[in-house]
Amino acid sequence: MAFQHHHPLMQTWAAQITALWSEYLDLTVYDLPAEFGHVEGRLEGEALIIENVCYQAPPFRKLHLELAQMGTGLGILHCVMFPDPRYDLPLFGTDLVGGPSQISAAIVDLSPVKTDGSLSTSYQDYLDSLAPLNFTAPRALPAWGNIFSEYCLFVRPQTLQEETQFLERGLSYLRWHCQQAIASQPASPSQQAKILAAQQRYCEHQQRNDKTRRILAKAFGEDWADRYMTTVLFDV
Ligand code: BLA
Repeated sequence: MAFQHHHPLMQTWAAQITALWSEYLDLTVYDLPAEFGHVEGRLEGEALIIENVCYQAPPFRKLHLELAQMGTGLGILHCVMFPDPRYDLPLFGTDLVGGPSQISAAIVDLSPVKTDGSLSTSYQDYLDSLAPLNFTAPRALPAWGNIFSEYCLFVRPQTLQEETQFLERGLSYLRWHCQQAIASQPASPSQQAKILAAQQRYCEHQQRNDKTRRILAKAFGEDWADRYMTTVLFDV
């Protein structure tokens, strides 16, 4: 995956995500439906190219990293790690949206699968131990974003220093999550049903992101966008 027009933060974050996955996890290829691995459409006369990398690795059912690019303009990095729903593990998710010189949205979270919306105490203790961060332009979550944790970082980075802060915090979340995940044991059967329901809720809420849907629909049509959002991005 080499998109030379992508903002450097997207290139770096994508490379770091795949490096950490290889460091901690036993990756095997996850076959996306053939029509969706590499896709090209047209958005306002400009090519929209989507590249997907997808793995499976215990205890994750799907590790998905996507880079999309419109002409030389808007770039998108999208990543979600879906745990096997037998495990009581949060969903790691991150999205970067922006042009070659400015990121407008940088988000990273470890999103809970507990019915009360909380993370397990080991995650909370770790996340509470991280130094508080200051960003000049924090962003507010939309209404569907109530699936995210209180540790969700959502900002418009204004300087190289803020980009680095975002990257380092994202790496801390991801490294901790990989370490916890490989040491985890399956939950009890009664918990497993709740975990699956929480993963479904996460996906349903993400599917309500009109900003994502609009871009995909403009380039590929409404039906395609809907299929892509429900089978590739947020399948349950
Ligand atoms: C926002 N996502 C956006 C925006 C665009 C996309 C254009 C608006 C940027 C802005 O407001 O500055 C587009 N994102 C995409 C596309 C894909 C994508 C086309 O991933 C895929 C092909 N979104 C996620 C994940 C998270 C996420 C995993 O896919 C979080 C973990 C969050 N994206 C997210 C949020 C917003 C966003 C919260 C802001 C939505 C809003 O302000 O309404």
